[in-house]
Amino acid sequence: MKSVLNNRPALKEDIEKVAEVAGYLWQKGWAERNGGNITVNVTAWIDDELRAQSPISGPRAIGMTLPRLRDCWFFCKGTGRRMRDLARDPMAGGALIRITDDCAHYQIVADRLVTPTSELPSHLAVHDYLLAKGSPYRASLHTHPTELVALTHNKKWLEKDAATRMLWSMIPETKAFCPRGLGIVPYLLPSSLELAEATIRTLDQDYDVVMWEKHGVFAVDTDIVSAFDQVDVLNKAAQIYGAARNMGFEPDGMTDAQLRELSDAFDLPK
Ligand code: 2HA
Ligand code: ZN
Repeated sequence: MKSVLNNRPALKEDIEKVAEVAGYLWQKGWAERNGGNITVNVTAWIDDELRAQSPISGPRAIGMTLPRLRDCWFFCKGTGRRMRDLARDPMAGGALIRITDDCAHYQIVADRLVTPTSELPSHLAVHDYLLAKGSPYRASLHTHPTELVALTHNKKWLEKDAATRMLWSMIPETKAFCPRGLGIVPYLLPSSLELAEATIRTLDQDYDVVMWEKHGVFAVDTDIVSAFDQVDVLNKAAQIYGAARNMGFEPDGMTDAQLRELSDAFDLPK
């Protein structure tokens, strides 16, 4: 089957990154069944020939109007599709879509008639917000990292920046590679408009990764590998915390002075 990725190395590379990350999510046990979502703004790689190609679906309503997404193009996971399937064949488990000129509909362009994730409106709302802010971030990731989700079952870690402070103090790399920490979104119904709005409000407090209580994380970054890396370092820190607790003690954590020294040495925000 002819793919839009043929002879489009930049687009192909971006979508291969999605497949790579989808494989990691499955291997890490963060993507049971069809859990998680990935949406990447690939507009920069769309050429005139692709623009002229007829879509394979009619316009479908997004459910909201997103003014900055006019004629933006996204690669997104298909509804009900599994990350492990996306890892094997991204163009069979996901779709390339174009937002129509009214900013309220999308059309599937390629390769197959794969209906995008039910979380599409919330992912697109985040991309609209990122563009409005002038952010260079083009990728959004939702996944279920086990230890981070476990933390949110204790109110202590839902206090603003309590989990961030603890996670940063487990191993220096956490603050170095996730310097904005972990925002917290109190429990809301999956796929709901309220969850999308609360996610955007929390990202706007200058977080790249937000935690949905008792559900999973939502992360944004320049590309999907970088978004994954931020979640990976945070979850590693949560694993170290859990390992210490399993050894029968509360870990000491790095001191405030050690964290300050790290921020100064690496010129980190906050
Ligand atoms: O789309 O994880 O929360 C699968 C999910 C929704
Ligand atoms: Zn989920």
